[in-house]
Amino acid sequence: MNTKKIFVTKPSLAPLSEFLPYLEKIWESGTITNGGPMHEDLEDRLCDYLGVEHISLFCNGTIALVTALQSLRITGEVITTPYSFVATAHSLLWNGIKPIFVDVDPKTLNIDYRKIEAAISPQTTAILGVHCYGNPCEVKEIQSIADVYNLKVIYDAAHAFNVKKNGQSILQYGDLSVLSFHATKVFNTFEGGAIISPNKKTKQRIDYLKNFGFANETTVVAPGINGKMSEINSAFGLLQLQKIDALINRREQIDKIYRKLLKNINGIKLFENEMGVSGNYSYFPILVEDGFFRTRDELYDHLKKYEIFSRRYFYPLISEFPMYKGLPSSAQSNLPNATKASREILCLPIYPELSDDEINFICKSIIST
Ligand code: T4K
Repeated sequence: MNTKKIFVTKPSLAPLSEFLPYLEKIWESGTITNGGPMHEDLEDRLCDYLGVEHISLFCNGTIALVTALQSLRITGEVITTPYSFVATAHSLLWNGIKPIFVDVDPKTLNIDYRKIEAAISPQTTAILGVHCYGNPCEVKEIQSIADVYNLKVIYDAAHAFNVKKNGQSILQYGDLSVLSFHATKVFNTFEGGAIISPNKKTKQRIDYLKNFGFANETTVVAPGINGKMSEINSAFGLLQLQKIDALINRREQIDKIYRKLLKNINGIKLFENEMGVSGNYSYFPILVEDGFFRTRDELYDHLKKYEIFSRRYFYPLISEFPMYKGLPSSAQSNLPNATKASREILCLPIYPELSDDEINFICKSIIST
């Protein structure tokens, strides 16, 4: 019997002794926020690491999403997915935008590009896709639709840190991509987030917006917010970035072990890793289908008895929350694939410190009676 609680994820923390020199530097400099040296350094290093040109750091992914939409002056209706963390759609409401939910592709659980066109109206201004679990959306197909209808494309890339497709960063697609560096993410700064911009001008506007709209000491260009990342968060990011390759490698090993142990279990469906995609193994989702001897919720409760705390990301669907469920696009009949996935999904624990023994224990517990 396992004695230690196993959560769905656990933040990777470099040894405290390695963090202390960063803190000393902050104390010496006296700059603790507002674009200090650590913040600037982290922006540069992340650009290099991720293979992108322009990045703006934020205090969290949600404020980054809200600001990304504001920076592109998105209004009216935006086409998005109901199968995500609630922050995706909340960022639309914060901008006074109406979400239009489109069903997902059951193979990827990302927005089904084939269903986007039917949801476009004269009020549509943008598509907000989510690279769910770090699996890339069909970015080329989505861009082709956006080009025809003159729509902006924003990606909620909260799960997609360092994901590449055919050697190219997935974060370069669309008009903007938004990352989350929350404690539960592959790369974390305790709390944090970022926007990837295609050019300097867009980055500059975003940088104004995250600092109340200040362009200089006396000029405010827009009703911006306080979305800045502090020096402590930036410092932690710098430290984490040195470790990130090893952390992602360990996640890949865990993914492999799960696949070996869970293949051929009746009713447990795994998702294929897509060809040409170098992923980050941020989640390990399984579907608990009819053929399994327990329902998804029974399995979720069963695992809790063994102190294994899996999560039902994403259940309920965003479209089922009270502020969204009255929308015509929230009707279950419009979202059959998302609804089914949301009833069957279970995300198993995955984080670098998870031991091989613990993975074995989780897999044995899944099938134990
Ligand atoms: N878009 C998408 C697609 C997202 O998934 C998210 C966030 C966002 C946008 C918004 O980005 P941020 O504004 O958060 O940067 C978690 C996270 O809070 C959230 O960041 C994340 N997505 C979402 C998928 O999951 P909860 O409520 O499930 O987290 P919580 O606190 O229950 O943590 C899960 C487990 O992790 C815990 O059971 C234990 C472990 N844990 C957690 C924390 C915070 C730790 O061991 N240590 C910790 O400090 O939402």
